[in-house]
Amino acid sequence: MKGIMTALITPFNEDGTLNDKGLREVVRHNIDVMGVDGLYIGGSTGESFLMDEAMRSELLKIVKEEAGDAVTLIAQIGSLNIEEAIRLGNEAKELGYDALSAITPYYYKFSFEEIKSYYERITEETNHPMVVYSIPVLTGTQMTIDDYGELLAIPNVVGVKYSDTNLSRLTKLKELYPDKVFYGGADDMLLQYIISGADGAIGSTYSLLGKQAKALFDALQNSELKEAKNLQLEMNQVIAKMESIGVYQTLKHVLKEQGVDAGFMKFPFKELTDDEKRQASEIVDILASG
Ligand code: HMN
Repeated sequence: MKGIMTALITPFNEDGTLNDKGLREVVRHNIDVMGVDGLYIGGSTGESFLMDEAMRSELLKIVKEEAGDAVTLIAQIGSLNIEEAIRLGNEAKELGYDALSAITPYYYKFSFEEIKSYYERITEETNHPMVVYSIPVLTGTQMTIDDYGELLAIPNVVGVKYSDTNLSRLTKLKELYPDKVFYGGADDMLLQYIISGADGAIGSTYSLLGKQAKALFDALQNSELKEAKNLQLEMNQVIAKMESIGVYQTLKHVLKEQGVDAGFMKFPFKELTDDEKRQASEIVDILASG
């Protein structure tokens, strides 16, 4: 469960249906070319909040079929509809996913008690390892150290995908809960997350920067701080470019230029304009020269 995991994009056909062939290519690219330690399926990057349940279920099936047992697989099954989350969680468990993950319930201003009961119900009814997905910048849900502690005390909650940028809180959490697993979630801060106690990271850009991220992770395990910092600076040039154009769209564009059928975005996401495509293509050159 440790190391570098790619938050997988989902390739769609132009009509919004799943691109089965493209999805398999993206899985293979991450395992065979990037060499990442795991895949996180159906998260923000995977556009799963734009999919219906049948499509999310199909996504989980195809990825498992293609990846087999080669790497750790985590299924993001969170949904505002608790029954859907439980059904998807049970499917992922039966398919052989190593763990589930669920975004904190969003949109409504849920109380912490409500958030906690959501994880209690999913874990009770699926009885499978659960990684809490905390991403305050998108959900607005900010949790305290005590809140995280209460969630980590729920049976089967094994860790947190910490897409939070408060690093002193992360350091404290790892000190308090050394047996739980913490993943960093902002790829331009991989170095800082690991130094602050994270066991690994889950990020979208590792479909392109997986090798650099793995090298950075390894450098830190060997206390090679200077090497790790240089790698982070190198990665951040690409990440900043992606963020200015649109991370998911750029990922798909660059992968396609590299020969991986990354497909289209799901409505209402827009495709890149010709000018944005030109800018995104510069990343192909940067990666090829590195
Ligand atoms: C997911 O759920 O798909 C990922 O876990 C999300 C991941 O943390 C990414 N965050 C978002 O897309 C909001 C990052 O990898 C992010 O794309 C990257 O740091 C570039 O901004």
